[in-house]
Amino acid sequence: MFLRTSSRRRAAASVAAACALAVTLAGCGGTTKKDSSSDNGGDVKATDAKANPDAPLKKGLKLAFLPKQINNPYEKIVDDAGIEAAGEFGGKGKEVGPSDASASSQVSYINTLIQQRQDAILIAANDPNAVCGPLKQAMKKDIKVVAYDSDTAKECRQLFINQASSEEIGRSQVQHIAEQLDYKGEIAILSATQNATNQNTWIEFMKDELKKPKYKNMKLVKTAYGDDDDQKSFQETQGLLKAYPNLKGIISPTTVGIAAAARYISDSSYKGKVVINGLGTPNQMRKYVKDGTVEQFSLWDPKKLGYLGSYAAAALASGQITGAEGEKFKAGKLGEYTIGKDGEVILGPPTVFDKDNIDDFDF
Ligand code: RAM
Repeated sequence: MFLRTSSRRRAAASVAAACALAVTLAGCGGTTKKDSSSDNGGDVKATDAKANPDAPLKKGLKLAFLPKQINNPYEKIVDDAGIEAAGEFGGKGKEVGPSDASASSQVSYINTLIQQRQDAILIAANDPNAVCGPLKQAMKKDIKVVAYDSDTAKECRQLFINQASSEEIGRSQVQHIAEQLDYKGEIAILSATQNATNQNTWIEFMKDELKKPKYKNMKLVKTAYGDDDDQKSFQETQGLLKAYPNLKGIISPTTVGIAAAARYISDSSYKGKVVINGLGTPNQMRKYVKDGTVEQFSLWDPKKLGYLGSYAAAALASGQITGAEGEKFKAGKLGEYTIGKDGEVILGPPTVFDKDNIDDFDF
């Protein structure tokens, strides 16, 4: 259920997509399982250690945030909030990361963080498998690993801090645009990178949602990839609109993609004719809502995601939790959270933003 504020509210690619859904639903096998018996020291299970719920948070914990890429405004909000939260419990946070969101771009950073003996690595994974071996190495050296925003395979981290239920995010993207289009017409998806675990998981749920009879007059014609790069996303939007003259809507489940698509449409003859919906930040989308290019979009509070991730990493590094289902921990001012199946912790429902509430938000 979505909240409104106040009272309401490709070969590798297809493997990656299937794997991404598996990460969320049942964990991902393939490369990562093989990795575990080869060069990475084997699996580290949450149950290897015993949780002590009364253990105080350790002082001086070193937490490293490794976003998909450093120049993504959304990831920056998440990480800054996580770093600030670390200050609350006497820890020290930092953000390091690549300037592009390609599959293997994070590997060298993980290796460096291991050498630096960080207490925890928090990662928004660009690929479910590419980062797995190094993350297992980290866990073997007792560095806690928390995925946030975009998961890796479940055996490659202790926790996944999910912004909201992946199924809810995916299905609702279709539900929202369908209502706007009166359940008719061609739509396209403008995604992030081809390997992004989070987007691929959401897209699988979008496709599943579209199979329902009520969407029989809607057709997903193409999924394009803007790589979470502003310029590429802008060009892909232009390409979609040229290639599909009957396109009625674009779902962009990425803050980079939706902002670039809105910018293109706002200054084109498609404005008011092609619906754009998806996931964006209010500050990036405000002008497009105000000028009528975009009616609505969704997101969760990225600051809370970073904050929760920070406290979860600290609870792990302090021995309060091990990542096992059912364990509980306190996330500062956000209160208590319980670890779900496969080490997943869900922040909470997203918010739908439109002209009525967008000015209530500043991020
Ligand atoms: C982009 C990134 C991020 C995703 C948001 C919605 O910033 O792809 O991983 O969660 O969009």
